[in-house]
Amino acid sequence: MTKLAELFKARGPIRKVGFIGMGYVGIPAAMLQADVPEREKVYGFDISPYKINTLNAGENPLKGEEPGLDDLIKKVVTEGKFECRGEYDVISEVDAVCIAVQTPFKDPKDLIPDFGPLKSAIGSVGKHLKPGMLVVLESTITPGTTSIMAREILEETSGLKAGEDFGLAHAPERVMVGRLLQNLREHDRCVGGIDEASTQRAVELYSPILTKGTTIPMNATEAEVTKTTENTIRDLQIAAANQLALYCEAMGINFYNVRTGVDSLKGEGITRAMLWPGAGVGGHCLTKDTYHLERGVQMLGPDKLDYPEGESSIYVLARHVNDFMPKHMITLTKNALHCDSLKGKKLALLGWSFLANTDDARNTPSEAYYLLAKEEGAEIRIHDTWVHDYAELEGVVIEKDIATTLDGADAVIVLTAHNEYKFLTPEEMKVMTKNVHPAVIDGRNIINPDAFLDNGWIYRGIGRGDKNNLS
Ligand code: SAJ
Repeated sequence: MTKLAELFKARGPIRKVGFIGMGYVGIPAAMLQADVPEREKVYGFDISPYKINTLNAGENPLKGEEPGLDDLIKKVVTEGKFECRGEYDVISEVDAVCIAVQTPFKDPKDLIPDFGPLKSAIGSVGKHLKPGMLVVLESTITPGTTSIMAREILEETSGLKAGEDFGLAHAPERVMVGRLLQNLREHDRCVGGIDEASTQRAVELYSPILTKGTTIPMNATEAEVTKTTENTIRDLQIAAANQLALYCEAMGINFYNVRTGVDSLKGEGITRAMLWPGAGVGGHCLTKDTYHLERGVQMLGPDKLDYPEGESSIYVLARHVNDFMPKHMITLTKNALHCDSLKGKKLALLGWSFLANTDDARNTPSEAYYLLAKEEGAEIRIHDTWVHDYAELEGVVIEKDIATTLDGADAVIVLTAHNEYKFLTPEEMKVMTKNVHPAVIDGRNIINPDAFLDNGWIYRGIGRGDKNNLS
């Protein structure tokens, strides 16, 4: 038995747990740990006094509906099993500490992650690290971060040795807003230690919160690659649909018929996972995880990678195809309005959030379309009843009334598939535009081409080569 395994054994079962970062990952994870009978105490740590006070009052600081979370917070706080702190000193008392802080981009344009908050959290843990403790990183990180950067910071700040005095692992989160507790309980959990003892201790930490899910042990780098790959592959699948949609438009055929045909392949090992084309790919996951994976292989194996000479990574190419889609929406808009420039054209954008029926506008394709159209001098109105004032982009006002948005529009651009847009009729929309032949550009396949064409609209749609009548 290794020295570390001996230390874990001497400590006995995990009784106290710390969570750094009270966000949409850390809060539900900490509450589930606090609700495990064997746990005596769970400490949450955050820099926000609002979050600390709200959580210690047994309230939920997260916005949006999270089934079961409010009651769970109240329960564990009332039972005295959870407490939120601003200071890290009590970390020296815990058996395991999980770090779930965001790894945003410094500047989305250069796609370099800002590991500042993560490094600072790891350093704070290191200062209070004791022999026999386990440190787990839950944030999405570049492969190699756990076994290189995190290990170095923890060893430097604690004077202890990873893999001998303390355990270190990566257990990436797989939670979706709106179903945080359910995902944490039911999704399988990849658990990757820098060594066997760390992996086993992490399995011991996560197993009790799983209901349908199971732990999948592996090493730390494999866990980091798993997380970044699951989003990279999804982005690739979407890009495959986007590229095929562009092909179908060029060939004058209906992508959705082709998709139905391809999707009809069923049975052992022959099915095809065909996703959907659209006005672009936004959000916090798919837009960055490909670049984490690419940086990982560059960092861990630059001189060992065998790959077709001079060819781009298909994963990065997929990102470029997906990032091209807002540009394609501009092309379809110009084609519909028979113009080379959108200068002076009145455009009504439907949807600002990156995902239908949510308020999340992070890296939204709508912004890419807006900036391209703005650059050409178009007059733009934006509608979205889910997203509130979008302060991050000066001058962007989000309308809440559809008639105001459509008033005088030359073209209506569907960028997000919010349910409310699916019930708009060509007749009522045309009246709102006060335009005899307005154009509609459908980026999310929610417009019925014939209904609008029969009502005197000009129609263009992603993947609808059969209806686009491209000039
Ligand atoms: N999109 C398409 N075509 C598709 C699916 C999505 O264009 O067929 C676009 C969406 O409009 C959106 C973007 O891609 O702009 C991302 O959509 P998403 O459904 O992948 O939603 P995300 O970004 O919230 O992805 C998250 C991820 N979850 C985690 O990282 C824990 C992802 O791994 C999940 O698969 C996804 O949620 C999910 O399935 O809900």
